[in-house]
Amino acid sequence: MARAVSRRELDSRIVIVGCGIAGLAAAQRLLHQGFGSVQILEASGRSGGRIWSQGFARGLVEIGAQWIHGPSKQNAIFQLASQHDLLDEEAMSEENQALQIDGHPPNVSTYYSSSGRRIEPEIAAPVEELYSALSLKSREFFQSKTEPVRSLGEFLKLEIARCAEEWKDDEEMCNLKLALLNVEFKLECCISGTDSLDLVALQPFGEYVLLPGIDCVFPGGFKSLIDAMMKSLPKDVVSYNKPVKCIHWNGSFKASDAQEHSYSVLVECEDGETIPADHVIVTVPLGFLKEHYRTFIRPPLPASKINSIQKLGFGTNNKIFLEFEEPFWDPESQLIRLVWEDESPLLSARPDLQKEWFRKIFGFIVLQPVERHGHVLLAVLAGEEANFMESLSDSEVKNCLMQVIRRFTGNPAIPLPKSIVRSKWYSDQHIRGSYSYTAVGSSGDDIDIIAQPLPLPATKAQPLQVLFAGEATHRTFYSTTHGALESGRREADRLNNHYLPVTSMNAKI
Ligand code: 6YU
Repeated sequence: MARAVSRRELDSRIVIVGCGIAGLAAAQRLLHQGFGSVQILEASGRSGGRIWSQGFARGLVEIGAQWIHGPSKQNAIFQLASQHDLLDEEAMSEENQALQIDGHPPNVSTYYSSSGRRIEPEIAAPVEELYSALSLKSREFFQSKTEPVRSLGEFLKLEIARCAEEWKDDEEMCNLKLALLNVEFKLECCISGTDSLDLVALQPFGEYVLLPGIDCVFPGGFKSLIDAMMKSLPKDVVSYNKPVKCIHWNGSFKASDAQEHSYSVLVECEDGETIPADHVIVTVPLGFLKEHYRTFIRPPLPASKINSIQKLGFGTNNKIFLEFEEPFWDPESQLIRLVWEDESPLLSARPDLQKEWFRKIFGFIVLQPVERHGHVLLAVLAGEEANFMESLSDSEVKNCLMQVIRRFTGNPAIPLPKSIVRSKWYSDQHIRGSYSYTAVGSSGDDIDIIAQPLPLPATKAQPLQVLFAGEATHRTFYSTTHGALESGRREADRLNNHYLPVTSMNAKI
């Protein structure tokens, strides 16, 4: 179909800030639509952003995004990965795509407790089921438009206290059940990328859409998708190690080659270079925006956008990979959960960060299959403890985790791991955390406000200048790679539609 956008408009100069999956998706879509001048500026030395597969042990590990959450037809990452034939047979099966798992994949879990004993599945499984039921219940407030309390944490604690009153067990068993529930809280903190569930707003929690399909991974690493996307783009489209300092908009800037045309936006890089542009698509993480919104965009962002940037949550979820010579765990175990017997979600005391940061680790994920990875365990932890962990050395982290493993398994002879690698997302000055969540006081409206382009309000008469994409701009898939991918395409389409004459837009409808 012949497109109705004129040659002049297709020559518009478009700069994309950030080469994560949102930036790549925007570039791919714009070039496909016929826009000829697209440049991506990336602060780091690689593409992918929070998608980062690294060589470790026998294979690759994911420092950032790991799973396709809900791999099914509605998932844009799944679609793209399928087109490039990057997934294995199991992930592609219709059966896998149809299963609704409500965000908590079924794993074969082994439970170890802080007194060095195993907890029987007969005790642990009903507690897991209770938590899943409460978690689903907490999503219902989005539909009802009323909320009994403000945070997810408060709601879950009230429900747990109510259930606990009806337990007929002795005190020791009740405490064990509460300790098991506390593991679920820590896991939920990792899923939401938050320090505490008390920070997560209850009402919007259910607006995040859970897609069907059992979460799957990329056999060749998540980077295989980034590589495939990069191959589809012109070779020199990305400028690496090119951090942007400030985006000046609402101006009238001339290019240094003294062209007739004047540009409304000027991108100022940290190295002093200035790049005039007709449009800029900003895909930097919310963590970066929170820290730099005052100086990153001039004239300053409208108050509504600043308010939403401040209110929306952005926390840390960090990973620690340990490679062992031999496994000490059961071969069939997919998840080893660590149960601190003195903990309960109903107790508010926080452990001393320096002495007990490792208590925030909910357990270890066993990387499978062993032929692809070797004997590798992945510990995950969120929040302040995850930030603190970044300040420690590799050997401090390794030693702490070994003390925990030896104590919980009751086996002081387990040898130290051969190697360690871990993420430090909070220290990355261009990321500053892991992903967004709707914090208490915020809602999906804040996500939409952050996504609004400048100038506000956008009209056909006023050309779009600065557009916003990235995971934190997707109202129902925030915090995910599929949300980020869709947001990049959305902003490319916004630009394209902006240029379409009204008559051809009507024809499209
Ligand atoms: C997913 C998963 N996953 C684990 C961990 C992390 C994340 N996610 P990018 O940051 O990629 O790109 C921006 C670029 O901009 C970047 O390269 C910067 O360097 C650059 N930049 C910044 N400033 C700049 C400047 N000034 N100038 C130039 N460049 C600049 N997602 O689908 N599956 O398993 C996980 C996980 C540890 C850190 C994840 C996962 C999140 C994704 O990684 C992330 O959303 C996208 O990659 C972001 O892409 P982007 O392009 O927007 O930004 C009910 C309910 C609750 C809701 N939550 C549900 C949970 C779902 C999340 N689960 C996550 C779990 C894991 C393990």
